[in-house]
Amino acid sequence: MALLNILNYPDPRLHTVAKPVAEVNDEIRQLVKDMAETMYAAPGIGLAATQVDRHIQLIIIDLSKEKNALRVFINPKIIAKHGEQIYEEGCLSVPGVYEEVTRAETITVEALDEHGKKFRLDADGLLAVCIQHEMDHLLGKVFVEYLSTLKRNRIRTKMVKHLREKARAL
Ligand code: QAP
Ligand code: CO
Repeated sequence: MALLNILNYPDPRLHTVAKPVAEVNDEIRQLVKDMAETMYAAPGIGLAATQVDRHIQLIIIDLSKEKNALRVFINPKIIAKHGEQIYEEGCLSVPGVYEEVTRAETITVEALDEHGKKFRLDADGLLAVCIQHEMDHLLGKVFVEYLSTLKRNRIRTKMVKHLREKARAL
């Protein structure tokens, strides 16, 4: 197992569009394990491959307190969505920033699991928010892009300063 480096906003690599996974093999399963370890260590509830600089359509989510209910979505597609909800989101790539974002209230998603088996899931509440947030990463989109230009620029400045201080400490 290995901890992976998480890209920090405004790293341009976060805007890469992910490619579909051609085959769910041991290499993908190893990446899932490493991403899960990285997410649990953070700690976080969701992580997209994009955030660890792997530009393939793979996201993981675990909303459980016990960190024992990992959900793996490979090549996910939202096939239905309804309603609206507002949730205060955060992101491991934008540490310390939490802002309200409006997304669909309920979604139906189709994806492959870590064995390459297709499944369909109806999600609402935080799970629906998290799936939509992580799938945005696969499109190269970070949640701060839903905010006003003013807010986004303030966050960008704060992150650049934070990263400079982090680099200086090394
Ligand atoms: C995405 O985010 C999400 O700022 C997952 O200092 C979050 O796991 C979707 C985290 C909320 C929906 C609602 C953020 C950890 C974790 C931070 C995360 C931080 C430490 C974020
Ligand atoms: Co995120």
